[in-house]
Amino acid sequence: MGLPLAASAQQMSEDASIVVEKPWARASLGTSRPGGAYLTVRNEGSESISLIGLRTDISGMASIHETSTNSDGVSSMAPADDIMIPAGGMIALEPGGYHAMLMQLQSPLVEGETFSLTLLFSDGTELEITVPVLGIGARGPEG
Ligand SMILES: [Cu+2]
Repeated sequence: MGLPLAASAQQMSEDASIVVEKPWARASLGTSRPGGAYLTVRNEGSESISLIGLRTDISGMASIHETSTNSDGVSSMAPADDIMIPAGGMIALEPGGYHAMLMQLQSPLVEGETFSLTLLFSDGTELEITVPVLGIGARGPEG
């Protein structure tokens, strides 16, 4: 089984200073639970930038969350502050860490489909990317 084409493609800002790789989301159980989306962002520019927010039509309330685990091994998540990406650096949104939390889903995330997600950056860049939806048990674009 091949991956949706977009899963392996790079998507970048017009000036190529911001590069998004390996976006994916997990299929959702209907719309009563929030969805999660994951990706990596590379800053190829010469100045640091921050990822400050998200926007997508499929969610009435999309935000960046951070999962953390306390000393008792209990995981919880909360809205993340702006995430700074140094020049030449990268950040990963991945299960167990930062993630795009898609609350108030307007439609279910269906395996094999895609949706568009706009990443908002501190320098005013708005980068719209295409996110493929993988299976409900997926852990990442490589399976
Ligand atoms: Cu979350």
